[in-house]
Amino acid sequence: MLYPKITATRSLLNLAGVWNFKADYQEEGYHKHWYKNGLKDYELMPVPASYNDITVEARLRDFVGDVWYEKKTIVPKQWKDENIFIRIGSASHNSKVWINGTLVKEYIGGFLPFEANITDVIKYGEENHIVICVNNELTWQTLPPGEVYYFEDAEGNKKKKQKQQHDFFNYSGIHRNVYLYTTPKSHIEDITIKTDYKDTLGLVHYEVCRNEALNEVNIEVYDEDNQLVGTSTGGIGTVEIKAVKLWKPQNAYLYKFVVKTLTGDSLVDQYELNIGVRTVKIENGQFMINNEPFYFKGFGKHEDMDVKGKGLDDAINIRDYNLLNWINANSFRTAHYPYSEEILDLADRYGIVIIGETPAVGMLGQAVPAVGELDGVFREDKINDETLKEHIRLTKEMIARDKNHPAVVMWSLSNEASVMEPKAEVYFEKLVTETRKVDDRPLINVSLMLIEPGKCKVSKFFDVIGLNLYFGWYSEKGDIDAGGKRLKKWLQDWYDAEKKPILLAEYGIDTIAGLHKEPAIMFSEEFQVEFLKAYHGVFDQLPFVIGEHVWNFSDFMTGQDIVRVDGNKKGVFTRQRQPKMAAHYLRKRWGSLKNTYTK
Ligand code: GCB
Repeated sequence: MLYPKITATRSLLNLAGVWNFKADYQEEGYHKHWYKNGLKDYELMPVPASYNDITVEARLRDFVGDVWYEKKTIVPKQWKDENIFIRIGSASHNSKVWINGTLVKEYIGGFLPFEANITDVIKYGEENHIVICVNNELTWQTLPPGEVYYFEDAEGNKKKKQKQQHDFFNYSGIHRNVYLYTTPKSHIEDITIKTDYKDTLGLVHYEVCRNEALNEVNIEVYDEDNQLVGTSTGGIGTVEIKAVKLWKPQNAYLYKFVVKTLTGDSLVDQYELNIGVRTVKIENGQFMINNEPFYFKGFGKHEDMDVKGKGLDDAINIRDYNLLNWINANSFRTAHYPYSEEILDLADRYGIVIIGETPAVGMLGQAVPAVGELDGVFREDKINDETLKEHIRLTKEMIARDKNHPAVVMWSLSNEASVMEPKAEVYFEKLVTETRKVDDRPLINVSLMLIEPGKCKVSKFFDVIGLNLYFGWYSEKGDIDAGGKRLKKWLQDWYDAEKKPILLAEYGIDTIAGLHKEPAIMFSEEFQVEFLKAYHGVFDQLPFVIGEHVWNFSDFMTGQDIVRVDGNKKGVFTRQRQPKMAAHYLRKRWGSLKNTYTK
């Protein structure tokens, strides 16, 4: 799916700004036809942003159900002969879109874009009425999974609540940009790029998909100085680039890939992509980028910030990349869902390697020891065939969206699923088979520390093992020494059982910025540094560990819980993106480890 862009043949209107908004506390929006009649007694809400932290009302912060957004906009009459689409970058979690009273799109999923062709319902040169209803309820058939339940308060009022298995706040609303955009009637629908190189010759294999194959296709590739370095014709082909400059981690080089469709000499449609030439594969137990072993240094992150929640924000995103550069990180995982396309564009430009994760987080019961077939979650009434269908759909949609980013080197298909259950084996085998049909990047699955070495039923389907380990924190509490010993044995046992490269996908501790203790105790800045040092001492001895992603890049909001003090505090940076002591330590370590660090 192509990102909406202004080109020689396409126009774009960004509807970011202030929208009308109403939370449907009485569940009356549908029968009062708000989608047609409009919102009365509305409040104002920014888009993009989560709505939860914008007001001072707890009932909106914790709201479970439908909220309604409304915007009126004129569409220029010059757009009359074009196709017009509405495109929402993401809204959490389920959406319906009406234009001038007509339902044009229903979409399930909180982290991926959706769009509708609205050419037939739009009015030109006049005001159009756009209504989007966003619902934030999670079930066992959505990703992430969750469960809605009702409880009665002391006055007998029935209240809807959301149970969730994941450790981040269920931020809701329209989180990314809403665009109206045009394409010519005969237009480019999709582009797929795969790159390779032989010696110094870059090879860009491409495929252009069009809604009708009436026109010629011309390809031009430009370097960063805007010099034409390669051309091709036809819908499928290869562009050769002499003396190619590779896209490298922390040393990005991007070419501009221009697709033009033509009738004779006249331009019909045009679209442009930034691309990078690089290869990825696993060889001899190493993760290879451009045929060199790559060592992952970085973080699991979140889309999360004060006030805006999960709303797209260029300032915070660029701040984050500046901090990643400063700390000498080379990569992060989009834990625990696909991040915005804008974040991935920046990764391409900054040379930060990305592991793209699906929203399959927490496919596991609340009572975690409940593994094994009877008490597990892979069963008819929980994670079932319908969930698998959604998992496959969302994985394919994520790949369709992100496949052309040079920064994305691997897909993570789930975080912390209950993978010791026999039924998980069948589930994951199908998921992996379907995923490999659409893309050839390596696949990783990420497991929590309750999944014991040798007992995982699904690792055999994957290329890399991801482990989230907190020995010395959630177990061996406060005893870093004992935690470190357990860690070493655990990693060795996992390797012996699976014989696959291992990425430490999470390790870290909650740290209250400004809390200092000597000798260190849990929650102090000193403890965070000592914990990380102990873990690194172990990783450095184990050749099969191919990388270290600290949990988390920054503090982030969660639901309320006795183990969460105003959110999860495992950040190496605060939620306001300032360094804790550990940031200085990591900066030194990662500055001295090369990307191609071999042990
Ligand atoms: C995990 C989860 C992550 C949590 C983290 C923690 O293993 O993957 O979402 O936030 O642990 O801090 O407990």
